[in-house]
Amino acid sequence: MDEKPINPTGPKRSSAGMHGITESARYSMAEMGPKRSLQTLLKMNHVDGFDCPSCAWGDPDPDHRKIAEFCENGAKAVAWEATRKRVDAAFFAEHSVAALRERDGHWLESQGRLAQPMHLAEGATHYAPISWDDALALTADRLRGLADPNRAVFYTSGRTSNEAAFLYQLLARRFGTNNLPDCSNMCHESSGAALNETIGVGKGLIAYADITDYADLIIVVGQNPGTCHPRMLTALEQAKRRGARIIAANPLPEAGFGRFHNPQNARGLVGSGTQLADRHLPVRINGDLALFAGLNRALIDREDERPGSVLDHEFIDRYCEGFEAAAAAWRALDWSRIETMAGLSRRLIEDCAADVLAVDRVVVCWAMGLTQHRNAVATVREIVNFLLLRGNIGRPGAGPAPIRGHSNVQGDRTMGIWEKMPDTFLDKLRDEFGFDPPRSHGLDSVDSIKAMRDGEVDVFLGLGGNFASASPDTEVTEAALANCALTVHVATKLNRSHLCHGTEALLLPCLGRTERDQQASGEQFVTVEDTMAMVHSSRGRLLPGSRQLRSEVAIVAGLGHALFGDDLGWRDMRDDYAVIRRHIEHVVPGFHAFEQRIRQPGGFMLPRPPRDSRTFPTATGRARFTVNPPTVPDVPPGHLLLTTVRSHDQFNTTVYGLDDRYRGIKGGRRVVFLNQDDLRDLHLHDGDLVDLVSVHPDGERRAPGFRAVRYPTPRGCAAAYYPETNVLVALDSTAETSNTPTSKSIVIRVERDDRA
Ligand SMILES: Nc1nc2c(c(=O)[nH]1)N[C@H]1C(S)=C(S)[C@@H](COP(=O)(O)OP(=O)(O)OC[C@H]3O[C@@H](n4cnc5c(=O)[nH]c(N)nc54)[C@H](O)[C@@H]3O)O[C@H]1N2
Ligand SMILES: Nc1nc2c(c(=O)[nH]1)N[C@H]1C(S)=C(S)[C@@H](COP(=O)(O)OP(=O)(O)OC[C@H]3O[C@@H](n4cnc5c(=O)[nH]c(N)nc54)[C@H](O)[C@@H]3O)O[C@H]1N2
Ligand code: SF4
Ligand SMILES: [Mo]
Repeated sequence: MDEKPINPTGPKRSSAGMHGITESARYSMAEMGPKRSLQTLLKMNHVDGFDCPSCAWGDPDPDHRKIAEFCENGAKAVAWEATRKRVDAAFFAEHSVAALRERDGHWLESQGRLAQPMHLAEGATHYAPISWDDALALTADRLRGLADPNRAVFYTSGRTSNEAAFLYQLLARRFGTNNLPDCSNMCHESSGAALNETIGVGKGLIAYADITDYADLIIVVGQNPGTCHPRMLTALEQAKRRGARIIAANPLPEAGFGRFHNPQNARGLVGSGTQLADRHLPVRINGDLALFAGLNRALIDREDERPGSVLDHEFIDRYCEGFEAAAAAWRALDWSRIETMAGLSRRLIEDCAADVLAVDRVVVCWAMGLTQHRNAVATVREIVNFLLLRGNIGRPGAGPAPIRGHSNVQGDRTMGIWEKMPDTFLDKLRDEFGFDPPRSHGLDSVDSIKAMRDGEVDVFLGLGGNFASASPDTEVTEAALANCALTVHVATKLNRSHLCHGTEALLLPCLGRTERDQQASGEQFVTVEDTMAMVHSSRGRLLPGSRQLRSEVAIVAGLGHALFGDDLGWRDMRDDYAVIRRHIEHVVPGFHAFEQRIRQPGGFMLPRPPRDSRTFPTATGRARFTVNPPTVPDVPPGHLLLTTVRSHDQFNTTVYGLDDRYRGIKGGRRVVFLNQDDLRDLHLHDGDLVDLVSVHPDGERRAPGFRAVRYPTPRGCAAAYYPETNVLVALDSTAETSNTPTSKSIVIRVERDDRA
């Protein structure tokens, strides 16, 4: 794609409105045409329709849904999937793999939907057609030939349904490995790790109504809902209209926190909109641990001044442990260090603490701005501390809310997609299916890359996703994939991962969410779990994009059958997804009477004991206060901290276009947002061409050809888009405990590009 960012106009102060509607319409018409557009969009997020394939934000209860229950970015995702363009045998005959590797990700996906199974033979220059039977037999054959089942990895991206995910983990474990890396390893793993450790459950604790109806104060940290969870703005607007306050902590002044023009009602379209954030805290990149430590310190100070006025002692005494040690650590904090690390004044942090003390019920929402740093797990633990202090867990309008990314990434985990599922789950799996699942932990995403690089893995299977582009250290990851004997991708669209192939490769095209899924017993639906732990059904309506597409369930069940014959009833599960749901009901807690309850409008909510009954399934049965000394990365003089973010025109590695409307960028993605004082110190001007060079103990990495854009970021803080910047993230720069790549705090140098 041509890159020429022209006249950046700076951050917008408002979001959605008429512009959002015209953008949705433009994308839909271009990819789907008028009839298909109407047919699909009006079924989206409705009780008898399909779940939006984009983000994991939840839905209002069925009585409160509007006719158009989707946002601009949901519409883009659907149009992208339901496009009428096709990538078939003729396409692959025309384009060699080498030629396709020269194309960018946007071009590859723009070619349309993968239409038939394709095979790249050893030494071949082009993918060639293969039958489904041969493709599955070939995969089974290569897997069977492995010296050890741990020489295969089974990657999952978070769009996969519960049914397909359950089958996929069953397949991997039946095969004998827990090598089940997923996109979550690069996403909310830090949240899961911290929440599991402190409250005994790795998920958020809120329901939709906690935001709309109950919370008095909603703190949104490290999240850009205007782009990544657009309908969250509708919920925040509802909260505001009944008097809730909102604090946003973000190094960038994101448009979504400004005036929101709700496209679903006339007031939003013609009025002045609703100002969402009451306060914007321009925290430094990775200054959030210091910010929350400072908040907790301020709360303890107020309590020490007037004992009994701040803390919920009854809650702390009855349900928690570790309070004294944490309180002692807060009292010993040095305010000047907090101020430097957070980039915020003590006064401002104390004002926020006063906001907290003025209200009863507090929710903290966060996303990738917190999870992709070295100290990410500690930051989330510190948020839990913050909530525990005032008993903000296990009552309406309160609690931790990691807002999940992919539409079913949370459900995939619930279904067992995790390299370290607990023994309780594995025992149930054994009892249900009569085989002994492996117990030793498997490889996560980063460790899978290392194992492939080091020749310890021969077969990579991907159920969706774009592992090559989503992972850190692009060159290392691409070489690691190429080091495999066989790479197999189940996918809807062509992407970079399919071109960084092993000695041999397969491309298996599958149905998308929007499409009808017909199996032997009739038309099927699947289920998904949103970020509020609501499980509901999803039923596609469009005719499949090609006769040769198979559902993800059918592909995984087919592979199970090719490997093991019908030992676990793979055929029955393929023919009727209710059979899979019956197994899920027996294996996974919270799914009793699954088949009946999934038919209730809106579905059902999974249990989360800390929310439901203030029961904390930790080792001691208590919620844990933890001590988390604030840290920030060491940034040498002349260097900056770079965070990598999403534009308004992309879904992860899927780039829809080159604009980022809310940040005032048009026509280019190779831009780096820089503070004006940093620009001056670097002797650079707005518009200059620069290289970004990351510095890591094992060497430097370079991303060339970025335009410098003057932007109101905090001093020393830069931002640029993912995945263009993934080359800069060193493979072994990961978060403590969660092993999540530190893609939101990369130490860089900015060098003038001599080609300028
Ligand atoms: N349209 C669209 N929707 C999506 C996606 C998409 O790509 N496009 N991706 C989906 C997925 S998988 C996910 S995980 C989510 C991601 O949703 P987000 O996490 O909201 O997305 P990011 O663009 O990664 O942005 C993180 C936000 O954190 C801020 N930030 C960066 N560094 C820091 C920091 O150190 N501290 C703080 N406080 N803030 C920081 C950035 O300025 C940005 O506003 O969205 C999901 N939804
Ligand atoms: N630098 C940096 N790196 C990051 C991040 C970051 O913020 N910064 N974010 C991380 C995060 S949060 C995530 S979640 C990962 C995302 O990592 P992934 O989930 O691996 O990547 P996606 O870009 O979502 O995958 C897109 C591909 O999925 C396939 N696909 C789409 N729909 C379907 C479907 O219904 N079924 C199947 N089988 N395939 C489908 C298409 O072929 C498409 O090309 O990236 C991570 N990487
Ligand atoms: S908020 Fe997320 S789930 Fe809802 S319509 Fe928009 S993209 Fe889809
Ligand atoms: Mo994600």
